[in-house]
Formats: sequence, C-alpha cells, structure tokens
Amino acid sequence: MMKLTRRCFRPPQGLAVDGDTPKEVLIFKQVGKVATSKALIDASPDKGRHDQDPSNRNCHPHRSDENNEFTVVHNGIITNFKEIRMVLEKKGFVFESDTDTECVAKLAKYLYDQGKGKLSFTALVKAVIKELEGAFALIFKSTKFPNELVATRRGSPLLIGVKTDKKLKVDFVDVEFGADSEKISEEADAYLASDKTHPKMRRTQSRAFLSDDGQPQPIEYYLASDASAIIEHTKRVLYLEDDDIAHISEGELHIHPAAARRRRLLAALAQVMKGQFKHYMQKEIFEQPESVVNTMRGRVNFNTHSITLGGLKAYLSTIRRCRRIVFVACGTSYHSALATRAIFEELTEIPVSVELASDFLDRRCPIFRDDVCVFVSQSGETADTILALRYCLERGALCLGVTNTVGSTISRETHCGVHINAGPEIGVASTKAYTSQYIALAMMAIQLGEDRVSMTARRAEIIDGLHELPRHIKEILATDAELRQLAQDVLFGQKSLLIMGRGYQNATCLEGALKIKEVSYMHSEGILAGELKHGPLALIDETMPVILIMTKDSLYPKVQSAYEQVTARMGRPIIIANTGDENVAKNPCHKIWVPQTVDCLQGLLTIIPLQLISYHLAVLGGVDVDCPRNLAKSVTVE
Ligand code: UD2
Ligand code: MG
Repeated sequence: MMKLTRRCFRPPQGLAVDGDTPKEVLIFKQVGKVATSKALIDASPDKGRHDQDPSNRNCHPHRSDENNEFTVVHNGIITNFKEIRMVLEKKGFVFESDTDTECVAKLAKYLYDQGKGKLSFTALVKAVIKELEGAFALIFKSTKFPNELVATRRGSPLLIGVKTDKKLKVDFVDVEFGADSEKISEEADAYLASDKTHPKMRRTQSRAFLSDDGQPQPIEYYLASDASAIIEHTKRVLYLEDDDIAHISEGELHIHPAAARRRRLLAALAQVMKGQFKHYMQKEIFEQPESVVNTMRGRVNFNTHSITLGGLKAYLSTIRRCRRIVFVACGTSYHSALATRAIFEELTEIPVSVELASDFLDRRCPIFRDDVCVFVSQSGETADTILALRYCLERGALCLGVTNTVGSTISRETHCGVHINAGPEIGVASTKAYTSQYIALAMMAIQLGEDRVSMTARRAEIIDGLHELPRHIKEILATDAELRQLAQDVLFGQKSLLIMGRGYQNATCLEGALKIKEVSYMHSEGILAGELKHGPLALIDETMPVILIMTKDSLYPKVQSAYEQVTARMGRPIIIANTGDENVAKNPCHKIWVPQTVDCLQGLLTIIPLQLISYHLAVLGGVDVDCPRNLAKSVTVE
C-alpha cells in the first residue's frame, strides 16, 4: 500500500482490480502461475501544486496511451515534468491529465518504441528515471511485459513487503507494530542500516524464493511507502534505496542496484527544450517572468497579504527563538543571501550573518544549538555547502535548505527548508535560480516576521511588490535589443568593467560582475559605492568602463555623490536607473532603465539587464555560453 498523500487514485483501466473500498484500492494485482504482486494505494485527494484538480482525470494510475501500454503510479514530484511533457507533445503524445506523473508513463512508451521493443522492462525503467528530476516512488506495469512489475524510487520512500509461508533466505526486516508505528519503522530503517552482518539485498543481483526442491513457492509482494500500510499482510519488509530498481515477475523479486544517477536529458530531447532560444542561459533569463511565479505559487496570498511556506510551518516558532541566522552558500547562492540579508534583519530583528561555505569551513566558525543555519544551493549538491551543513548538524544547530532540486543531498539532510521550484536550470551561469532564491528568501523573512504587528504594512507593501514582479521583469526583457547594442558598442572588447552601487544593490553589483566574469571571461568587479574613497577610486579614469546602479531608494543621494566622485575623475558611468527618473534622463550618459519597485525587491530587477549584458558579451566573444571553460554546473568537489 503506497500511502500517497498528495495523489488521488482511480481503479486502473485494463488492469486486474481487487478490493472495493474507496480507501483501499488494490491495484496491479498480478496473477501469474504461482505469484501475485500487489500495490495497495490509499485514495486521497490531491493538494496539487500544479493546479491539479482532485478529479478523475488526475487520478492514478496514469497511462502512456489509450491501450494502456504503460501504466504508472507515483508518489512524490517530478520537477522537470513540463519540459518532458513539451518534448513528448512535440512527438505527438496527447496528454489527458494535468499531472506530472503522466509524463512518466508516456516517456516509458516513447523510450520503449525508440528502442524498437528490444529493451527489457528494467532497462527501460532505468532509462526513464535517468530523465527524471525530483522525488519519486514509481510503480510500472505494461501490456508489453505481462505479469511483470517494476518499482523504483528516488527521494520518496518505497519498500517491498513479502508474504510467504516459506522461510526466506534473504534479509528482510521483521517489523513489529505497537502504538507508535512511525517510530518502529524508523527503527527498522536503522536496523537495516546498522546490520552489516547480513549481505544487503540490494547487492545481490537477484534472489528468487525457491523451496528445497527448487520449485517456486506462492509469494505475495506488497509495495508501499510506509511499513504501517502493509503490516496487516506481512511483517517482512525490504527497504529500497535511491535508484534501486525492483523487478517482480514469475514470483521472483530481483533488485537491480542503483543506476547511474542524474544523467542529463537525452541530447535530442534537450535540443527541443531550448525551443526558440540559442542557449539555455538565454532561455532561462527569458523564463523569469514565469519562474518567479512558480516560486510563489501556492505560497503567497496576494489578497490577504500572507505567506505560507509549507516546508517551514512546523519550525517557525523554533526559528523565531534563535539567537542568529547564519546563511552559508557559494557563488550566486551566496549573493542571493547577501541580497536578502537586510530584509531579514528588518522584518525579523534577528542578527544575520552571510558566509561563503569554503571560508566558513576554513575558519571553523563557532556554531551553537540555538543558531539557525540556512544552506542555499541551486543543485543541492554543492560540496562545500554540504560539508558546512554537516558541520552545523554536528553542532546541533537547526539547519534549513533553500534549493531548486527536490531529493538533493541538501534537501534531504536539512531539517526543513524551501524548494524554490524554478524548474531545471541547465546553463552553467545561474540566472533564474538567483531571482527565485531571492524571492524564496524574501518570503521566508516575511513569514518569520509575521508575528510583528508593527511591520504589517511593510510586509503588505513587499507582497504587493512581489505581485508586480512578472510584469516588471517583462518590461526589462523587452529592452533586450538596446542592451545588446550597448554591450556591443560600449563594453565589448574592454578589459575590465566595474559595477557599483550600495545598500540593496550591493548584491546586484557582485552578482552582475560574477555573471560577466563567468560567461564573457572579462574582468569585472562589484564595488560597494561606499567603499570608493577607500581604494577603488584609484582605478577610475576616462577609459575605465563603469556601471552605476542608482535606483530610487533611501540611499539615492549617496549614490549621486558616488556618481560625482566618478565623473570628477573623468569616468563616464552607464547608469541603471528607475524609469521616469528625470534627473538621470537629463544626463548625457548611457542609461539602462528598470521599473521602480519596493526598495528591498529592486535587486530582482536591476540584475536582469546585467544578466542580459553578460549573455550578449559572451555571444559577441564567441564563448560557449552554456558551458564556459573551467566551470561546472554543480560544484560537487571541494
Ligand atoms: C509541498 C510539495 C509540493 C506540493 C505542496 C502542496 C514536495 C517536494 N513538495 O510543497 O509538491 O504538493 O506541498 O502544499 O513534495 N525541505 C528540506 N530541505 C530543503 C527543502 C525542503 O528539508 O532544502 C523539506 C521541507 O521542510 C518540506 C519538504 O522538504 O518538508 C517539501 O518542501 P517544499 O518547499 O517543496 O514544500 P511545499 O509545502 O511548498
Ligand atoms: Mg529535509
């Protein structure tokens, strides 16, 4: 019995169905010569992030086509389902539900047909899950493989119960249930993990259950997400590990150990995904009006001005009681934490520090039980950030994750956290993940500060700003041609570029400079305008390219004085300013216009022209934009 809390189920079409109560639909009953295999599913309404109705059409199992060639039940979430769906739709598949699961059934059929029917069921499932991102427990049936069933998992739990009178030769765990069933299944887990004497089932390539005379014995298998679901049938349970593939046929259970993880999308599929764009980086920049909405979906109520982050709900009071919040991250993720530090300080009044993971580890920074540590990473696999996380876990701090990858190491090993739901990011230079991290962190600050009545109006103002974001981002993207021209006329071919600003824009300067370095190989430096006099001013002359961010917030006069310092040294900065700023409009310099929004969200808009400029500089320079030299998408080595 899979306890599928976020899914709903219908009796499968074209499959043997047993059991008739609505709560316990018995599906995938496999009636072979001697064996039956069962998966019992709880029927429960879908709470659906993907705007799924708990309707019949969104019920499991989902199928590949009208002939039910492949049928799938699923617990978890496939985060790249939209891309897969798009690809399959181009191949002529017609989808009949709004679910992420359906793309798995259809992908199975597509790959099966591609392989001209030569793939075994297990090899096929292996190929399918290589394309999937997210967390899942999946069970597959197919008319192409009658009397066979394949199950696999990543991130979401899946276990196999076995019921037989025979003495088993393999190390199934006997689970017992008292009042606290959850605790006991945890103990069973721990037992399995600690028991080194028995060979682990998953290492044995295959194991049939034979009697002494070599004849197969009647055996029933149960597939479930939790041992409590099948305890009335059997106490013998085997826990699958991530990417294990369990194959049941003819009464035999074979477990194939973890397939190679996360190979990227098939090249052909990947090509289609890029659509009208030349590079992923470009596609991902232009996706931002949509990805920022996905980050907020189901979490922000713009009418009541309230925010609910499901992942933090149970921990809010603990977080509010902490003595400080420590952000730990690398690269772009570090900049997203810097960008939101001020919002945290303002809305929560909790002291905040922002650390680069490598430096944090070098210093062996003191961490205590009453600290809250937040680990930000797009992939959730950044090596330094993971090491810092384990360091903080050892010291008893509450650890939060902010990641884009469901089922990643950081998502699994943190106590709680927020998935930013920006969709897969493929370009090495992070763009949409930055804006989504920024928003996720801003939402976190608002939710944490919710208990402070004096800030109600301020929170409402920020939430209104979030509401306008997609429109504002679109306005900036519409100026792409002008930005390309500016990159070509003024910046391309220069040796260096300084990006200056202060306050909320400090993070934009650093992130903008990082983008330029990463993809155009041009030297660029983000400079806090308040630091000009303390050194960087010496770099300024009439030849040094400078971008100055001068948006309308409380620091506007101070940035103006920075502008004067630069022009007094014959510098001619390009100004990023708010649309309608007459003071800047009068100025003969080059200008980049961005709409004005709430001060603390302005950085979400000022970064976008810099992303576009870095992209155009890269293209002009003939750089392999999506894979710049010496860099990898997720840095999984120290
Ligand atoms: C969850 C579901 C989403 C949808 C929604 C409906 C998942 C992954 N998300 O989204 O599909 O059904 O509920 O309300 O199933 N977490 C960590 N570390 C991290 C990130 C997350 O421990 O770095 C935990 C988090 O505390 C939570 C779980 O993972 O327990 C899911 O986090 P989320 O942000 O996806 O949660 P939510 O409620 O937005
Ligand atoms: Mg977790």
